[in-house]
Amino acid sequence: MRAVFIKCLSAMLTLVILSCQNADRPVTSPDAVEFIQTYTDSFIDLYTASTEAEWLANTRIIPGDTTISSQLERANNALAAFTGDAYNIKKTKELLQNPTEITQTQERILKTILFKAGNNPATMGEVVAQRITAENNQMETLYGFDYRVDSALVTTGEIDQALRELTDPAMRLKWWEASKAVGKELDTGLLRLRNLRNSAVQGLDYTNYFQYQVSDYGMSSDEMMTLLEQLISEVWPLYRELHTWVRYELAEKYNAPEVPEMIPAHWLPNRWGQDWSALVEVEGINLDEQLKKHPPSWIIEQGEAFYKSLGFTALPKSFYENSNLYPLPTDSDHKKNNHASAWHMDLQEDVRCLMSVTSTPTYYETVHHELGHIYYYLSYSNPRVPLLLRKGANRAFHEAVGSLMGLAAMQPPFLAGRGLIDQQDYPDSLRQKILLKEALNYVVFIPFSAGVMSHFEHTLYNTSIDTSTFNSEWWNLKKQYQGIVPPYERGRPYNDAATKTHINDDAAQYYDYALSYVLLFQLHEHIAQEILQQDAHATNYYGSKKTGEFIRSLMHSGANNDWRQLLKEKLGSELSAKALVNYFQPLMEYLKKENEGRTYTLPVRIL
Ligand code: X8Z
Ligand code: ZN
Repeated sequence: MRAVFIKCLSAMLTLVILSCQNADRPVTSPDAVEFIQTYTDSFIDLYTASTEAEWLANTRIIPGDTTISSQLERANNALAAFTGDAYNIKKTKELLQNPTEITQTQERILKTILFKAGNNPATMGEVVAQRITAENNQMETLYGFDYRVDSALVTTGEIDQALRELTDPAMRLKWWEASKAVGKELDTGLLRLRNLRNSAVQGLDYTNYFQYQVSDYGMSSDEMMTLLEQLISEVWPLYRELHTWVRYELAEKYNAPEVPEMIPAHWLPNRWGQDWSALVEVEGINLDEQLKKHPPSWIIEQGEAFYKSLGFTALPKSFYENSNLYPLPTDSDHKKNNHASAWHMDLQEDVRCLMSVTSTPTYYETVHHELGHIYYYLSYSNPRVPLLLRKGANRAFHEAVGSLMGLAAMQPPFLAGRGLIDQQDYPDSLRQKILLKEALNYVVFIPFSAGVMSHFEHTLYNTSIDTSTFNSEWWNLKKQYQGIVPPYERGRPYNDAATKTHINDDAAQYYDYALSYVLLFQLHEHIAQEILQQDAHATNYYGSKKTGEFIRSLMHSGANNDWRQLLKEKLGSELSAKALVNYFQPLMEYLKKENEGRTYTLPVRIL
């Protein structure tokens, strides 16, 4: 930051002359031009060094080894010191005070600079340094953890498979418990992180870390929570039907003596109960079997081929050279972050994925999701988008694109076109099943993301709850929003919330995914109706250049736009769950029939 300061002094001299020449009506403040340029030059080097260090630390986790983690701390502290530098903050605020003298793009860049400063203000230097260390420790504990079943080491992929396939509740419980064991280790780390995250952002007058993250949308915490409640209430009638259907279905499947009022967490085919779609098999669409015939690399090739068919370029060679795509063997001398992510290393062409791809339907969808991030990065890495605006129109947009492609790549006409299933014609009974399977993914996710996750984090960062109540808070929310209960009373020392990766390393941002699911149905409805003229339940995007152009037109300006305006322009509507609700409307009748005579245990209205 000292370098920025010196460079700025000399630049200011030049600019005083320039502004005099333009004194009557400066189109843009030369001061802003120079400041932004100088800031960007230093930022990009520090950002790249930090991302490289993060990459290494996430792909080579050796518990106890400090070489990589010290390097990471140094790089992250240097980036934090620069972004939170007092001069940079003062200068940015000064420039923002005269909005008529800066362009809209400059205003957006300056706001981005200020947002970055918010997490690392120099005035909170010591707290920021402690937070960086605590974040690295938490990451190492989470991803360095040895998961065990009957004392044998297992991978998280194996846990996921067991929860999808096992039918004996006692066995399921064993695997579910194995997946939750890591929570206990993350308990005090999460408390410490909550305090440090809050203290750091308070240095720049944010109320707490939750509010800080939400402010990225130009919204207050209350506005965000109200929007989330609205989404939940819109899907609630359908969710209530799904919940009832699943209780009865699973009680029969597991030979339970009675149908439980709430769903025991270990009955569900997902560690956190966020996606129940594996419960339904659709005859003739056995993607599971199809995918098993191919190596995991084939799924990535399929994903890339889909994007290319829409007119996107091939992935850069460096993507394949530098990405980390497959699970490590259990006897590897190191571990890696086992949650999928996409990386923009230099805000240019160096894009990478960190995944643990296996030949399963879940990963088929995840690959499309991650490639969505990658193609978003590549789309806005063009000279028209300043480096500091190379991000999504908002964070939910970034999540929506790949999830949209994941949905499109699962629709029967698409699968048939790719030779993954035989039939082209589906009787009504099959269509209902397909829709049911989709709802168990996309509808079920809303009460989890907008309800449980966002409320847990809202409470975590807005109150002083501590380790003694983390778990009771988590399970109260699970019951209220999802109608899911733990297999037995689970108070402290368990910390089941912390087993969800985002709680630790993507904090206070999970509503991004809730909003992205809503947005993706809006985008899908538009593509189906306006571009493809196909039934939204049975589309085939493959090869549609127009669809590609539409998606690119959302992405190519990065964050150099107003996301609300962009939405209005592209879809003619605001963010709303209407498209999602419309899509699943035909299922209501089917489920009501299926549930006839059954006891509903969720309230008619959630609020
Ligand atoms: O975390 C992710 C992506 C990485 S950006 C795989 N997702 C959420 C999750 O796994 O909990 C995608 C949808 C929800
Ligand atoms: Zn994502």
